[in-house]
This record gives sequence, C-alpha cells and structure tokens, in this order.
Amino acid sequence: MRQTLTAKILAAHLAGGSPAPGAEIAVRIDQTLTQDSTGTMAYLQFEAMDVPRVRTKLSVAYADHNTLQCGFENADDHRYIATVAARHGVIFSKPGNGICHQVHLERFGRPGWTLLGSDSHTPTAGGIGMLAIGAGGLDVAVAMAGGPYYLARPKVCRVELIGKLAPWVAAKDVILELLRRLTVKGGVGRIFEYGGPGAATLSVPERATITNMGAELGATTSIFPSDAATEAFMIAQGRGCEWVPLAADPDAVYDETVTIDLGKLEPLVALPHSPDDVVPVSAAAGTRLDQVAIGSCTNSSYSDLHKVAKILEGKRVDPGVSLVIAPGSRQVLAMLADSGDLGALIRAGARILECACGPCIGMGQAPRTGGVSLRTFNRNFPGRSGTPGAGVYLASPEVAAVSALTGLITDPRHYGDPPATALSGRAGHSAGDNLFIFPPPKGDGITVDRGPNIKPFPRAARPPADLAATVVLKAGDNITTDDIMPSHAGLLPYRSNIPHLAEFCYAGVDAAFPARAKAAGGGIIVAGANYGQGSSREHAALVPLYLGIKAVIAKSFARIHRANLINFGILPLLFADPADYDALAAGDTLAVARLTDQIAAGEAVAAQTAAGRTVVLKLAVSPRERQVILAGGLLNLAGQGGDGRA
Ligand code: MIC
Ligand code: SF4
Repeated sequence: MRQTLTAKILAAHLAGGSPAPGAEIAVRIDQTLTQDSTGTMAYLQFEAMDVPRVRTKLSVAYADHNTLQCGFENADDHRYIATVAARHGVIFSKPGNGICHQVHLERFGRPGWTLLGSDSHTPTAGGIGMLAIGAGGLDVAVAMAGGPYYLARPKVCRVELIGKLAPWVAAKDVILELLRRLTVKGGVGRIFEYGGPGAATLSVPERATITNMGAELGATTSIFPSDAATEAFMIAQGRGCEWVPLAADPDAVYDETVTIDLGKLEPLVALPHSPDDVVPVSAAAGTRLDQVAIGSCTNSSYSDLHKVAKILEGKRVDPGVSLVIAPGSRQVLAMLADSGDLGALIRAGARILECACGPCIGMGQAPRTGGVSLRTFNRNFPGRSGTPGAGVYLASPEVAAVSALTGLITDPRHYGDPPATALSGRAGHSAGDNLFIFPPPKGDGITVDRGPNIKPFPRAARPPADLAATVVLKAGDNITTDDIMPSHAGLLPYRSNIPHLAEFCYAGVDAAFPARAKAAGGGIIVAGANYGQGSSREHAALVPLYLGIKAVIAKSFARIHRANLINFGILPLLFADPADYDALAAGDTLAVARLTDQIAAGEAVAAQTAAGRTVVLKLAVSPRERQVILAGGLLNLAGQGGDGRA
C-alpha cells in the first residue's frame, strides 16, 4: 500500500540490494535495446562474456544513428551488429526502420516491464508505463547476459499535472518548463513519476516527449501511469493484449512533489547552448532562422508530424529557411503518406529525411557558419549540430512549423487558431514489421562478420599502488559527453575504433588535449558539477582510458557517465571541500600515496599537491563498485579478455 508506481515495478524486479534511500539496488531487466553508435561496443563486450544466447525476454539492436555510408565504416558496423545479433538471439532493426526509442515504443515496449538501453533517451518508453533506463553499453551487455542492472535507489519525484494544455502549447513545453525550474542537474538521482488529472489528458506520444527529455534533467528515468490512453495506443499498435493498467496507489508517498498547471503553460524555447536555458518563445521571437529541423526521438511521432502538416498545408516555407523533417519511424512515414500529410509537407517546401536520428547527432544538415537553427530535438550543446558556432534553439513542433513559415522564431499564439487535427479516427498504425530481422532459433552456425573498422577496445589496468599524475585539463560545470567525445558525421563512423577517436577527445574544448594527455602519460581531469551529462556513450570513458587518464575529480557526476568511468576503471573522485576545486590548476601534480590501500579502506582519499597542500577527495561508491575499481574495470572483475573476443 501507499506505493508509488516506481516502487511497484522495482519491487517486482528487485534482484538484491538495500531498501535505504541512495543505497545500491540490483534490478532484473526484461528487455534491452542498443543502437548502432553504442551497439558495436556493447556487442563486443557481450561476446567477451561468452554467453551463447541473450537471457532477456527480448533484446533489439537498432541501426538508426550511423545511417550515412560515406565509406565502409558504418556499413562494417551494421554488418557486425546484424550478424552478432542473429548469432545471439537479438532482433535487428535495419537502418531506415526508425529511431530506436520511437520504434521500441511502437512495437515492443510493455507497461510494467523493465528496459535497459545503451542510449540516454531510453526513458522514452516510460510514456507507456515502462521502467526504462539508459546505461553504458557494458551494463547493457551484462543485462543481455542475464545479469541485473545496479543503480543507487533513486528518490521518486511526483510531477502532479493539473489542468489542460492551452491551444498552441505542447507536451514539449511541459518538459521545457521542468528544465527551466530544475536545470540540467535537477533530476540526478531521481525518477520523475507523472500523475494527476492533467496526465490523463495527454496521449502516449505526448507523454513520450516528456519522458524522453527527462534525460536532460539528468533523471534516472521518468514514467507515466498505464491507463486508457496507453490502452488506446497499444490497441492501435495491434498489441492490446500486452496492455495492463498500472498506477501509483492514491495515497502513495513521494520524496518530492512538483506541480505543473498545464493550463498556465505558454510556448517555450531553450536558447543556445543548453536545454535548461528556457524562456517564453515571445522572449526570443523575431530571431532570424536559417534552418528548422523537425524530428528526433523527442518529437517525431505521427501526431507531431500530422500537426506540422496541418500548419504547413497550402502554405510555403520562408525562402530563407531550410526545413528538414525526419519521421521517427517507417510507421510514422507510412501514416504520413497514407493520410496525405506527406504531400502537404512536400508541397510546403519541406525536405524529407530518412527515418533516423540525422541532424540531431550531426549526421548531416549542419547549419552554415554562425547559422541559427530551431529544432524539435532534446539537446543543443555547443558543436553538436556539426557547426561549432551555430546557435541551436529547442522548441515544440508547433513553434517550429509556424517559425518555418515566417522565417523568424514566432510565438504561434499570434498566428491565429491552431488548425484542426484528426488523430482519433486515424487507424492503420502498421507499416509492416519487415525491416526487423528476427533471429533464428539457434545461432551457432552464424558467422559474425568483423570488418577492418572493428578494432579491439582498450582495457583498464588495476589502479597503481601509488599515483602521481598531472592535472591535464581543468574544466567547468556541466561538461557534456559531447564535449568529452564529440559525435558528428565525421566521427560517428569510428565508434568501434578508439585509437582514431582518441585524436578528437575534447576537440571542441581544448584541441591540444589528446597530445598533452599522451605526453603526460595520462593524468587527471578536474571538473565542476554534473560532469559527463548527456549521452550514454561509454566512448567518453574508453577514449580517456586509452589516453591514460586515471581519475576525474569533479564537484559532482552525471549518473550514466559516472557508471561508465567505474566500469572502465577510471576513478570518479569528488572534492570533499569544493574550495579545493579553485585551488587546483591545469599542470599541477597530485600525488596519492598508497592509492589502492586508500580505495580499499573507505571513502576518503588524501592527495598532496607539489606545493604540499593536502586535498581530501571522496570515492563515494558502493562495495560492488569498489571491487570493480580495484579489479581495473568490470570486464577484469569477470576475468574476461578485453579485446572483445571470447
Ligand atoms: C545522443 O543523443 O547523444 C546519442 C547519440 O543518442 C547518445 C548515444 C551515443 O552517443 O551514441 C545518447 O543519448 O546516449
Ligand atoms: Fe538519436 Fe538524437 Fe534521440 Fe540521441 S537524442 S537517440 S541522436 S534522435
């Protein structure tokens, strides 16, 4: 009784751990998903575990990020993923089938089940009442091998939704409002559980926009109840029999509560270069646009693009604007085609892109130098669009569509009434599942193809008895994994080639970093709060590992990146006294005598600067994580080889 929805799903999946808040728990995982840019590493690691067949109820390998084949590299990765998936019992979703989160929501997600995905936006499936968590590839590989997922028991924050969205106000504005209030670190260590009368007014695609972008709060995940709207969505997907009703107990007790009156929200926009720099659209109105991009796992559902089509119907995109639209899935594209919406989009002047991540991860459509792009995406970190100085704004599809017509960021409420949409009568959600390759019942006969782009991954060593290392970089707050290991059309093809990626580590922040780290024989990174926010890419740990980085000392860490550092044997140390952050400078040397003894003994780790100052650091880890670190990484702990082959 008095249980939150989160507590109910966790209780049904608990594989160990303590009930104390913040203590580590082990959660059984029903389903996994990988995508292609994190998937190659995840499957190399899975192979290293020597488990013949995945032990989940269902695992899917999507190919959605690396869909530009400018050379053999992405094609090699896809061939590897397709063959390794068939061999080990994983469904392969071919390139063009859509973005992992949109497709998973449509075809596989189930209320009340757990999902672990090697992508930070895996919580999208929380829109249908799934407990869906993003993680590094190695953690997903462990889950595919039947192991639990370990996490610090999060606080549960109730988001009480009341009222109803006003015309021109969208689900995107709900999550932008939360980002405005709580910032990109406000969700760390928390699960956001939505409810209240306002929740019932939102459809599954709207809920999925909100749970998707909960990742930008740093949240562990976000979840909606499974109710009549969920049932309608599952029935439309031909999966009505997989629906179950699920909700928190009416008197459930939460750690925190936030209330949002949907009726009081207005259209919002996130300014360059952070998703939490949110203002009313009216405050940015009049900004001249070069590009409008609609799509990404946040806003690429049929209902989003149907609304866009209705706004654009019979009109013309401003001549100065390039409008690009990437439908989230082939199902969405087929529905746009069948309904006539596709014709309206094309006639208005939209460029229709493949059903994939595309411009969201810099795979094409980089804006011009100094260009301004308005996007329906979830991240606008510096350089992520592929153009270092471009200004990227984030807003709803409604704001994007109206702004594409005017050529300026426009408050849609000054654009007349929203056009009527006709979603409820729209049947035929199916585009057929024929871009899924289902694995054969036995995979032993299948040869896994590894092209020359698939390189062995680096392996951590046990921590040294004593450490003396130079601070090779001093960074500020909110360093993103895009900062640490940039990703765009030029680099994504090398996700299975760590030596190549290493040359570009911190490229946008400090291009000399790789050379300096190599010259120092590795070293230490010092950073501010929320280090490693954003993506789940473990390359942001693997590449520093390859460059010899031994530790990151920060004011605080983002959840997934912290876990990735531990998994690859890099120490995530905290400042016991934040004033020490100010005292340390790039080039300083830190000596940690008896490092391994100190790690084994407990939380405090004392270090000395060359000037004789003692800096007290904290290794705030669970007993399991301490073992992983002492073993030099998770694969070493399991006694496995590090070259990806069993
Ligand atoms: C992202 O949106 O940053 C990505 C690209 O989807 C990443 C995964 C990756 O880096 O491959 C994520 O969100 O985890
Ligand atoms: Fe793809 Fe962008 Fe979603 Fe990441 S955030 S999964 S790159 S669409």
